[in-house]
Amino acid sequence: MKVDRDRFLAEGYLVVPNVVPPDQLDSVRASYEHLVDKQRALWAAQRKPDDPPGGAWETSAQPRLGLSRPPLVHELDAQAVPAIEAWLGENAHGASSQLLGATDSAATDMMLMCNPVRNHGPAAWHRDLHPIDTAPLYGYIDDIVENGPRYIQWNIPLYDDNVLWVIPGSHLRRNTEEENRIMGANPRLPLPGGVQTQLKAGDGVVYILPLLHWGSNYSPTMRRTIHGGFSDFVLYPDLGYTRLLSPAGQDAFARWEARSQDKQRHTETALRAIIAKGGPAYIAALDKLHSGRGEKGRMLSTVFLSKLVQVIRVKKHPEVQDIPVDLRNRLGGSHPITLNWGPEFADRFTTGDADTLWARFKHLDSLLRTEKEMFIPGYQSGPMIYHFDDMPANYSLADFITGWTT
Ligand SMILES: O=C(O)CCC(=O)C(=O)O
Ligand SMILES: [Fe+2]
Repeated sequence: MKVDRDRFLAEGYLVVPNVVPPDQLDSVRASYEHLVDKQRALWAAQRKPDDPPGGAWETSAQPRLGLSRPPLVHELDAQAVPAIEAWLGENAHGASSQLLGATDSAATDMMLMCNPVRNHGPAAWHRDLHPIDTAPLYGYIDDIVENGPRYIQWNIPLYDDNVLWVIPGSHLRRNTEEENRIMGANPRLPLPGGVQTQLKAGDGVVYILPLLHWGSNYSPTMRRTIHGGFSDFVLYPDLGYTRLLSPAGQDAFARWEARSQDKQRHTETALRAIIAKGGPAYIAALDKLHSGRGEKGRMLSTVFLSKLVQVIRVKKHPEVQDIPVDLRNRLGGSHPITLNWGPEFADRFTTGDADTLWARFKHLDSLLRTEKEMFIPGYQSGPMIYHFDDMPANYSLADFITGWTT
């Protein structure tokens, strides 16, 4: 199937029919329901003293399964195979590769969003973006305009679903004043220009991350919606379950894991080039990390790396005081689509390397910071001392490199 990439890039989202083909829908539903049962048992066992018996299943507005993460990843069995292989079909994996302009994009976090047991009403409009540990909005936008997105995200409902609203085109611009005014007063109301997606079971909506979107109503109506994305940048905590998959499925995850290892190596090479004051070597490593991207793409990656350097720094110097708590908390996890390979990645470097890297990145970090705490609604970051929207003005990759080679 050919998907309309031009429309996707312009509007920031696209509805794709039959992502789960009709003849597979029953088996995919049954497989996910099996995983819901497993996850519910885990939640019941993990509940806190004040929680109801079902734990998160009963308290969450959007109970969510994470298939690729512990603890559920350790429980995947033969009955989970259709749930995983739903990610591998032509209209999921194949369409994602087309939309990313990639030959073989990889499934990232595989999740399932479920309905809550009682009414929770609307969530808040947001962009799936937390600039505090990633990059300002325009870092993403400039890179997307230059070379397309690095990551795309799907909702693939297994039952008809109209929960998600989107604002077409908002992935390429900052919030309007009107949006800020409305979200500032109450982010749980419809926004002007919002479009409600109307998805039939098995259809999918795929969207580009900075898009403003809204989980408009978390009601007890049956909801089982596959959620997650595709990217060249993935990190798999455990691939033990892949032995259960079809040969083609096993092969896909093996290719994606090999590429993940390559990307981690190129990331390490990029940082080592900076330590060695090798400007051309740094650019060469970035080009291996994301071949075909230009100046904007390199700049975005450099900002991502400034956060990875903080991950390394915190690992080597847990006592550092100059990292805001919100940033520090975020850095504790991994986020491969923005080159955060997790705290273990720091083990590739010495404490001396960490200090040198921080010396090289400190100026860029200061340019990403604001003078005083600020807040813009519609992000996954609270008030912070980093820019939400704007990249450093009049600052190029050459300036970054000159900053540590001279
Ligand atoms: O429920 C949905 O469809 C949207 C979910 C969402 O936007 C989120 O959890 O970030
Ligand atoms: Fe979201």
